[in-house]
Amino acid sequence: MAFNKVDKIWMNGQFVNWDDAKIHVLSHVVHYGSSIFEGQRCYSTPKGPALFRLDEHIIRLFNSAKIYRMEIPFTKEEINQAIIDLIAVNKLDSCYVRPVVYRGYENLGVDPRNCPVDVTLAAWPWGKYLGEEAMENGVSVCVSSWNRNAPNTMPMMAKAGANYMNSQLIKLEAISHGYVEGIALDVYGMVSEGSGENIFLIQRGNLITPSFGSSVLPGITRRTVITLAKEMGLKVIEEPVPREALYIADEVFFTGSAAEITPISKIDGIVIGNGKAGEISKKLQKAYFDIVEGRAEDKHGWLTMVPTSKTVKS
Ligand code: PPE
Repeated sequence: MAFNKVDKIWMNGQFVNWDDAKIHVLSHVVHYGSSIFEGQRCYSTPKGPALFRLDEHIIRLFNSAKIYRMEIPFTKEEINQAIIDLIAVNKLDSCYVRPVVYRGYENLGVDPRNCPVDVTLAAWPWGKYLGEEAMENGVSVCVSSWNRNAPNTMPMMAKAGANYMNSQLIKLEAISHGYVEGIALDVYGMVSEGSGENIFLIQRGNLITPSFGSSVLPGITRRTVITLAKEMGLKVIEEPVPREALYIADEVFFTGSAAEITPISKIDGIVIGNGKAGEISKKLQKAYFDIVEGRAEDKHGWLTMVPTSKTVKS
């Protein structure tokens, strides 16, 4: 499916037309995968567009940069403001936002120090990640034959473009076998995460998710769901999760900025719980959407409103 194009993309401090947002083919990132990125959503609320957990995403972007010794030539505040301006300038209401920081064009060779660190911010409308039906009916997924990267190979706490070569293997294998998504195990055989989502289990009323030792991305939706679950009085357990715990769980679901809270109906053909969105999954989904869509009070300060009346020079 083609992009839902909008007017402008922000590149290194300037708004450029969508079709002009280009980089040189000899940029470092093209050859060595040297990018880090974020993915976040802006939701339509009765008070206007609202970015969900903007600060958290930008903190993680800077953390990813730190791990890879990349110096981002803008402050967090400048990037936050540029994202707000980007949504306003494109007159977007609800959208997905993709900040990406990459080693640019100067020369080649693995040593990246001579190449500039470039920053691009893009936003466009993006529907339900794993399909419109998925939110209620759940998705049928498999456990991948590909493992998530081993510790001390590629740092999985960094959201680096290169990690998504592993994700692509997981996703392509799953699709070629007729599944919507794949769940990767870590190198020790414990559950890690989906190709683009964290994973949660409900077992006897407890919420369980793999701990950071299992090569998972520190997901912002993951953290959100943990907070919401605690508020509902659920016990939250972060621990290594054996594969078979997935099959016998009462409920299993994915979380992610793109995937939001997507229930899993079947894993490797085994029906999970009632084979649809489970009761607790539905309660968490409702709590999440009530906040992001402005129906419930934003008591954690998770939303950043985008002033729509603001005119931004392009
Ligand atoms: N694990 C992985 C591997 C991952 O890619 C994501 C987000 C998550 C966990 C959840 O993190 P968070 O979004 O902070 O809750 N995946 C992003 C990219 C998806 C894509 O296809 O591109 C996303 O959801 O934006």
